Parts: sequence; C-alpha cells; structure tokens
Amino acid sequence: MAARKTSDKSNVSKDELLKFYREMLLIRRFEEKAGQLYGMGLIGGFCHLYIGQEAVVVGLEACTKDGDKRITSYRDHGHMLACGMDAKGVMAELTGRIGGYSKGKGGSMHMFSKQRHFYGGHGIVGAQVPLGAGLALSDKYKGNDNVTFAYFGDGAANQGQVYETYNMAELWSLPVVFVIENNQYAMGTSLKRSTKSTTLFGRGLAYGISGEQVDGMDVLAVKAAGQKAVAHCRAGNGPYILEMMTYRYRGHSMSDPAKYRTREEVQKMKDEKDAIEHVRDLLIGGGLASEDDLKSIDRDIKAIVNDSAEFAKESPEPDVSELWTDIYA
Ligand SMILES: Cc1ncc(C[n+]2csc(CCOP(=O)(O)OP(=O)(O)O)c2C)c(N)n1
Ligand SMILES: [Mg+2]
Repeated sequence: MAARKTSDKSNVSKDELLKFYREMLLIRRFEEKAGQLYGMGLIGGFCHLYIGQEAVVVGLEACTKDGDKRITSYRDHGHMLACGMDAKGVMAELTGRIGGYSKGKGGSMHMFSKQRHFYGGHGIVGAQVPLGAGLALSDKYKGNDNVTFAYFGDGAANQGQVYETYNMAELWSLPVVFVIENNQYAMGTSLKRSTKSTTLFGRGLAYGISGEQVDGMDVLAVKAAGQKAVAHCRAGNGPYILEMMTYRYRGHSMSDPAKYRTREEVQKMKDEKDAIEHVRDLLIGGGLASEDDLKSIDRDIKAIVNDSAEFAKESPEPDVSELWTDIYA
C-alpha cells in the first residue's frame, strides 16, 4: 500500500487498533461471504454491500456508550455487526431463515435489534433521517444523555425531509449526530452530477448546525471527529453533522452495470486509501503486532463468518403461519 498521511495516533492504544482491525475485517469478510451466497442463489431480493466503507461505522461505534442508538439505510450490514449484533442472525436473515433477526421475513434491508438499539435498515432513501431525530427526541424527553447516530448517503442528502429534520433537530436541540456517508455516488449518479454544493455538511449551517468533513477511510480520524460530535450532543448542544468522505468498492447493489466510474478509480482507492490496510500498516509498521498475530485474527474472523453461513443454510425457512405474525392487522 502506498504511504499516506495519517491522523494523530496518540489517542489510540495497541488494543484498540487490534479491535478496529478485527471489526473492520469482520464486516468485509462477512459481506464477501454474503456476496458469494447471493451468487449461489441463497440470498434473494436486494442486497447492498458496505465493503470499502468499514472505517466509518467502526470508528463511530468506538464513541458510543450503552443506550446510544443507530439507524441507517439499506446499506446496513456493517452497522449491525459493528454495534454487536450476531453474525449468525444477520446472515440467516439475509437467506430468509427463521433464525434471522426478523425471522427471515425482512431480509437485508429490514433488520432490527432492540437489545443493541439498532433501528434498521430503511429502503426509502432518506426516511431514516427524521426517524433518527425522533429517536433522539425520545431520549431528550426522558432526560438521559443518550445520542442517536442517523446515517445516510450523499444521494439522500438531496432529500427535502433531511432539511425539515435539520430545522426541527436544531430548534429542539436534539442529541443526534447526522452522519453523511459520502461515498461519492448515489447508484450511478456521481455527486458532481447531482449538486453544486462543495460540501454536504455545510448545508447544516443554514439551520444553525455545526459540522465537519472527515476522512472516512481513516478510522482514527473518524473516531476523533465522532468523539467531538458526541460530546457536543451529550452536553445538550443539539445536533452535529459529520460528512464522512468514503468509497464503496462494490456495485450499488448486486446488479450494477458499473458504467459510471472507471476500474482505475476503484483500484486507486483500494491501493491508496483502504481502511483495513491502513490499520494493518499502523500495527505492523509500528511494531505493535506481527504478521502471525494478524493471521490469527484473520482465522478467527473466517471461522465466525463460515459459522454464520452454515447457520444460515441450516436454519429452516419460516413456517407459513409466520405470515400472520409480527403484523399490525
Ligand atoms: C425515495 C427513494 N427514491 C429513490 C430510491 C431508489 N434508490 C435506492 S438507493 C438510491 C441511491 C442513494 O444513494 P446514497 O444516498 O448516496 O446512498 P448509497 O447507496 O451510496 O449508500 C436510490 C436513488 C429509493 N429507494 N427511495
Ligand atoms: Mg452514496
């Protein structure tokens, strides 16, 4: 990997770097496996992979405490794994089995965990943003210091409901961090083709919300910015916007003609900015871990992912009677 400028390393311990490595690798290997199962016809419907963007959610989860909430779009498997949801339950949901988080009835975009305060998984672009502010409103009402992370994409950032939410969130000083995962594309539409704004976080200023742009491929930079944002919210100062500059390596979803960007562009990001390689370099280059240490982590992760796939294949499909459960009427 080409050398790159990295953020301040002084606020990170060896153990935390190893934790980041492990968590990002779990997301990547889990999704590679999901991609394979999709190809084998074991996963149906929509499936949007997060590969490339791992540092965003892993760095931000390092800033959370128990009680904090998260809500995101359909590109959601990384968020689930990073907040501590079980790989087996996520994979079984992807394959539509009873052992999945929604008993196999929700699929990739519709998983939830009350225990981990994960509120989905939303297929309507931008819909999770007002819902996230609503979650923050409930915590504000209860008078605790919990924070909600509402993740959305650069494409979603052009939705009107985002700006209605900004206005109410600032007016009511809601403890919500708006995380824009700017991976530079909304399906096949590049940011340049959808807006003349030079930054997305800057739009918050019109509503009185502070924010900043962050190198979302650098987990240490993400964590540092996350800590600042969370402190702002916990202190009762209202919302904060983090625009994470990131990149997805795979297609928008499992079918993507990939005509909107060059192979060279994707390869350049992988070669120069990969978040996992970055932490690997810090660990090995800094003499904090050996190749063998990392190989042993790789083996552990492989075992977790393989077990999740086995569980997902062996778990039965939901019984027909499940059609009548978990519904409103
Ligand atoms: C309201 C609405 N409009 C359009 C779509 C179709 N659609 C699904 S994903 C997507 C692009 C969103 O891009 P972005 O917000 O950048 O998120 P990313 O996929 O890059 O994570 C679109 C237009 C949808 N699901 N919902
Ligand atoms: Mg995008």
